[in-house]
Amino acid sequence: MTEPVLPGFTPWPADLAQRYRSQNLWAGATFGDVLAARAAAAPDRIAVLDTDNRWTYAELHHRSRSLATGLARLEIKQGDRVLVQLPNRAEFVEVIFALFELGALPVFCLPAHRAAELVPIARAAAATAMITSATHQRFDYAALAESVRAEVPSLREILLVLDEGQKAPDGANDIAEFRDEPTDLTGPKSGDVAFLQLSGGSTGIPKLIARTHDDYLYSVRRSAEICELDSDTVYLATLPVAHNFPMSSPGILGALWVGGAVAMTPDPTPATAFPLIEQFGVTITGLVPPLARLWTERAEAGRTSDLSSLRVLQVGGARCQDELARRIGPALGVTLQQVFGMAEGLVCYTRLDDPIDVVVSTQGRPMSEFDQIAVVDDNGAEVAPGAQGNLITQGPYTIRGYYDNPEADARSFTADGWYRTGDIVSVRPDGNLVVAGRAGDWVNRGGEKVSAEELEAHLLEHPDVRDAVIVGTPDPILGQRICAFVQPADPAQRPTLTAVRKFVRERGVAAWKMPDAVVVVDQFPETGVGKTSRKELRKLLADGAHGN
Ligand code: AMP
Ligand code: DBH
Repeated sequence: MTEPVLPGFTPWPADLAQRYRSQNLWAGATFGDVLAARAAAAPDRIAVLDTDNRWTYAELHHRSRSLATGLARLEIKQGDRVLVQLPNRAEFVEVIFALFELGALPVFCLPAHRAAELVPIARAAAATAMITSATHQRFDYAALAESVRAEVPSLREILLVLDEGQKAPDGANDIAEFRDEPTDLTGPKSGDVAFLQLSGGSTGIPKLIARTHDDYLYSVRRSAEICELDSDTVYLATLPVAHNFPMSSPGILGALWVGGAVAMTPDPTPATAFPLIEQFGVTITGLVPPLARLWTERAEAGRTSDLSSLRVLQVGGARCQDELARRIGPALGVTLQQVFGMAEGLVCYTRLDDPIDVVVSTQGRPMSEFDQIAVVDDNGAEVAPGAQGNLITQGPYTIRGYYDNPEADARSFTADGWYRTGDIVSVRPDGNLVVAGRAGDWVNRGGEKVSAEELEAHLLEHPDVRDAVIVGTPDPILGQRICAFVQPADPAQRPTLTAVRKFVRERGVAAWKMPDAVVVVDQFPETGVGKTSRKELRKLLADGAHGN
């Protein structure tokens, strides 16, 4: 078996890789193989549904092979990296399977990303192409793609998914013109990297996560088993589908693995999603806690759509408060499943037959018996059973290093290759994990992770800001809100919240990263060695400091 060769990819140690293969965890298939097999077995079953499309497995397979052939004509090649920034619509599935077929690597960007994120992502990936929609929710993604191309020399081609009546602007291609007669392409091997997922960068430089067909398919397969999917499953992609959770836990790939259907909702609000659940007969979907709260409240208030097809509602991405967790099942008539995962690998689930106390109060346990987890103190020593500490992990679908990023690896991986999740957890006697929060500096705003240092770097560019520290403050709805502690450059010019938000927005930063409060102070508290103490700043907030 040849090892993957993408430079910048950190493979598993040979002995572990050998074990994962011989135990058939890594089963030797690519995503293209899976789709081909499903299309052969059940060509007429529905694979993908959205408000405008209804594709069978045969159609999806044909479309993706056809687009792969067209992309090859554009000289997009095996191993090339291609930014994909699409909303939840059927074409997302066609595009990523076309890239899988070709062996080009989708780089999974979110619709909310803007130039401040996309440019460094495109540079770090040395992307050659970008596939996006022309517009979505009145935002001009084609123009955004052009602005990224202007900054990134490697980025050659822009391809657009267009709506009825739209035309590609000069310099961009309409993907409809690249749906060629399919030809047989060489394609990737199962040990090859399939795509690049994103993790936030603590220094503002995004971290790219390379996952192989073998390792990711194992996680998808195991997730589908745990979530009890079958060919009658209709999975609704409610969260932005490029995110690891709706992609793979078990997500759209899990639904396709079992020969079920993937449905797409263009937005996650009850007003849009509830009627689609009824229309498509959705059986399972996944939400972040703030959305779960919104859905629960809507259902408790009395609903209009029939949600009786919905059997499982997954909640993850951030801690789901017990109070909310208790309400979800009764309100929506579903089995709640908590999901604690990360794009780097490890995913924990509560099981569908777990006692209610486990489902409501824990974030579940690893999906695989081959996942190894340990809870360690800040010196790396294991804590006493049941005590809180830093979660570290290794296993058959957890990366051994970020893509081409030795500095991040030095921080995020132990010397023997375990991933430091950055999460503080405890493990209960029954094996279930309870997540207490992040050890690091991330603010988790309703499931959207914001790097404190990244945002600080933006604030520091403001002429009135001498120094800035971002901390999360507890929020009953979002989990956390973003509080900016700011030292003014001139005590007479105190930056206001409005000014700071406007400034950050104009720097091209995603809307979810806007500070919710600004607290102007003349000095930051310091730790023993003179570093700014975020912990003390959080205490200051708790003690009553408030912003404007
Ligand atoms: P990311 O690095 O963007 O893939 O986000 C993964 C992180 O999200 C985890 O390391 C946790 O900090 C957080 N997270 C995900 N799911 C949960 C959950 N169910 N409860 C608490 N935190 C979660
Ligand atoms: O937050 C996450 O990144 C996440 C949550 C649930 C994830 O990657 C996953 C499940 O796979």
